[in-house]
Amino acid sequence: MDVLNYGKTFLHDVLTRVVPRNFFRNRLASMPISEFRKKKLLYIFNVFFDVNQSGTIDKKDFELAIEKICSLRGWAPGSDQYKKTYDSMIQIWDGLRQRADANQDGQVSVEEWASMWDEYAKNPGNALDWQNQYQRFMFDLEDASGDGSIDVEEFTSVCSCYGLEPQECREAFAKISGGQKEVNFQQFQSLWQQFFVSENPSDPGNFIFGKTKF
Ligand SMILES: [Ca+2]
Ligand SMILES: [Ca+2]
Repeated sequence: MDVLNYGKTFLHDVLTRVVPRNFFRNRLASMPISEFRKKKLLYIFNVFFDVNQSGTIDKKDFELAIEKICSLRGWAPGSDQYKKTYDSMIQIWDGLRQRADANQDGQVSVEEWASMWDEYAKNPGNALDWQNQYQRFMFDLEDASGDGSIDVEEFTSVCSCYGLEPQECREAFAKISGGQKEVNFQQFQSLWQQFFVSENPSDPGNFIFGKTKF
């Protein structure tokens, strides 16, 4: 074997051992979900759930999210609100893990995530408990004043704590609220459902997680 061929074989050998087989492929390519919906699902996976950007969702991501949220609100460890946030988030994680972690490795992969939300989209009236809990949790978190509706500043402060640009959050709010000052829980629920189901990029629900383009 000449040096060049040896080099090629060696490289091939290393790559097939070290790099996962479908690393270079779109991991959701084989799923029967539209590109538009895949983009939305990947967006919330990456920004709101895989907080430490490890490529999967696990308990650590939830612990980091708890810290993020409590420091945004100024809730010290040990305070009632910190405990309440901790308990809700861990309960949500348990529900997510039990439903989505098909291979029981303590991690929710992108594939497991997308297939779970595709099930939701087929029958959104029959949401899982953790999905309903998370929806309520996000609404209550955004409604910082506790008056039962979300305004643009409340919305922007939560979305920007996940790293989004405040200006984009404000534009997103204008779209979801249809130019109104506030969004109540009933409106929030139907916008939320639309985010996961809609194939139409101009539907207002697409912007409920603070991003204006997919
Ligand atoms: Ca992670
Ligand atoms: Ca409010």
